[in-house]
Amino acid sequence: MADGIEGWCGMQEKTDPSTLALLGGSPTFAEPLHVNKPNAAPRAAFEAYLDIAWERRWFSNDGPLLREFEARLAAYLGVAECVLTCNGTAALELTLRALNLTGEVILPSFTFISTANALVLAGLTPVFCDINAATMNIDCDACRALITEQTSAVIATHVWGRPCDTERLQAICDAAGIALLYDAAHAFGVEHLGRRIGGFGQAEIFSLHATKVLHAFEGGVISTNDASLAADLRLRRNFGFSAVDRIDMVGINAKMSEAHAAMGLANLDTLDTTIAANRACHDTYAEGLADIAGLRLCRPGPDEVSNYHYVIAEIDATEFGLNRDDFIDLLCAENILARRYFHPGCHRMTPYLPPEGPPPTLPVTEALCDRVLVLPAGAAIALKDVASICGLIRFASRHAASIALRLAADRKQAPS
Ligand code: T4K
Repeated sequence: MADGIEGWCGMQEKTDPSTLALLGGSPTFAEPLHVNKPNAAPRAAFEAYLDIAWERRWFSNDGPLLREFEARLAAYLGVAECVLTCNGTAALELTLRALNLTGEVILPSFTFISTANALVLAGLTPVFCDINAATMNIDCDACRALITEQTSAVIATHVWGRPCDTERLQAICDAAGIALLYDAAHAFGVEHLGRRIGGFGQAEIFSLHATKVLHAFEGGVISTNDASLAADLRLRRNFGFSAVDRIDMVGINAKMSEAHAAMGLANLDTLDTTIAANRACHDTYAEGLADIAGLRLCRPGPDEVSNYHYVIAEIDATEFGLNRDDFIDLLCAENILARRYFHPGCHRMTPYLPPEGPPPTLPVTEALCDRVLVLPAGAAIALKDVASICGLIRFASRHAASIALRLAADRKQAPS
């Protein structure tokens, strides 16, 4: 299998470690391959929706395309209401405010910084929780142990689109009488226990950023079965206006324009094709990276239907022979721009360090922050390029010991 992959994708030129770009050779790819180069519906499909807005001369403020997009999203997700906003971070903040939460909110530290930032922007105190090593999602027992009198909610992230343990989290939050929300930024199109992500907890918040499986250039969605929460959110995203000249609350401008809704609608029309392409990419990685010592590819669990949007690998430095950061440097030199998202964990990022003393210790989060990497993926990457990436990774794994020795020798020689 290993040699087959290398031969198939034309990797013969990497004959020994010195031909790696990091060690003086030429990069495998002339152009950079990004982790999430945006997918996009055919331009004509986007323009057809945009033309409608053009004809109407209605470009923002609760426009007809936005309403159509909200209705289509609610039908797709199987929920009563979807509220669109200008981005996912604003959607998170508005939801936290609309629920009148106070005090502390528990969240995983292994999430994008915006989950934590939204809490602080809404005047709440984030309490960082450790994760489960297998799913990389919030650990239910650790979460329960962090609940105090001050806790008003849990916000759990479906990291990489892998569903959280929704049943246990709901039971824990119900028992404590606190709210449960989900940051579902990665999870559009995912099914869990036979239901689409979007209907769990009091609300779920998606990002429609350009790098997401469904995108609107920029955007956010709050999906909920609570009609009064949705009504409140629609006021909050529009300065608090409930009618002309009537302000019922302090809101912000978090509206989505008709141009963004046009892109979202066009991409929703082609979502099945996008997810099928994501799956082909994932399967190609799974085949190409099978049985590499020290490299584990995250695959969907048995109870879920995945959107296959992120290709995540976990590196055991001892078994693989290279640590994660050296491995990323090696890939980047080949123009394979792998990333180490969430590193070093929100709880160790500057705004969240305690004023005195060390940050809390979250052993699983901290270990994964040193082991996880995100590989180039998505509908916009050619499968032959994925096969070449796999061939290169196999080559690196076979020569890991001598690469590590070369890197150590180079570092010794480098001026300090
Ligand atoms: N919660 C979670 C769990 C999230 O992951 C996010 C967002 C949010 C909440 C907040 O939702 P939003 O407020 O963003 O709607 C990106 C995105 O900016 C961010 O939306 C996303 N998560 C996060 C995980 O990733 P960066 O720092 O990776 O962006 P950047 O510019 O490095 O782009 C990522 C890759 O995509 C690069 O390799 C370049 C490539 N790229 C990017 C764009 C925008 C392109 O090829 N074309 C493009 O147009 O943050």
